[in-house]
Amino acid sequence: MILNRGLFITFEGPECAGKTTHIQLLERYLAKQGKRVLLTREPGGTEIGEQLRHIVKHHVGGMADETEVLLFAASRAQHVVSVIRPAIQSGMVVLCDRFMDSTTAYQGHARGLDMDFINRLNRFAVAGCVPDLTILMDLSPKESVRRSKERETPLGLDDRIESETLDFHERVREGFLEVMRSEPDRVKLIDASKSIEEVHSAIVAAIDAVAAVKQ
Ligand code: T5A
Repeated sequence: MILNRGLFITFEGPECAGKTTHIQLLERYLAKQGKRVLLTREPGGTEIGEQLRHIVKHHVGGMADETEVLLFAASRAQHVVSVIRPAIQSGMVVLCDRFMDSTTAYQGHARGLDMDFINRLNRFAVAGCVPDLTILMDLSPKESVRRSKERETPLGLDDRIESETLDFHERVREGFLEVMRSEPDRVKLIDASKSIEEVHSAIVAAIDAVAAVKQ
């Protein structure tokens, strides 16, 4: 693959779909080809974003859905301005673990907040910085739960959103599939239930196809 300009690739999908695993594998694949790669995540990616990440994931004592969606948008706005846009402009390949489609799926489809508002908020926060490619890693909520139980929670803290009901996570999955159906050119579906090797090959093929068009 030859890339002459920056590229913005996001990874989306339910909990434990393997986004982190595959972003790291892809980083190695791209680095071996001499690409300058930035690996980042949402919520997070900046000092402000990491503080907001702790609040949205681990706050105890209730949080209004309206507050939650604004915290994710605030993290994103800072991330775009201070990290993502400058990296793309400098020619880097940016690999971002979750981005605006998570807000559509979780706060829009699963929480049921007004979708027109979510779309406007996403547009405001990304300010034109739309991904060149989104890898949607699809996994059933039952398999997500199985994988989640197999690993330990890193900080030993409860995760507010991960511990939502199975119904909630079914709506999240459907929300992502809806995004994919409405933007098939940008969003590529990957079956995340397959082996790590098979998933990695499918991701590389999707990225090579987009890179060939964008160069
Ligand atoms: N959120 C986020 C919103 O509600 N709105 C928003 O706008 C945004 C941006 C973020 C939370 O915030 C929510 C969504 C989330 O609830 P997070 O910790 O970043 O929290 O959550 P996740 O992105 O879901 O991160 P996870 O670490 O839980 O999942 P990953 O990164 O998808 O999965 P990964 O790679 O860590 O793998 C999980 C486990 O599965 C195994 C791995 O080894 C690991 O143990 N695994 C496989 N096992 C079998 N076969 C495979 N193919 C496997 N691939 C990985």
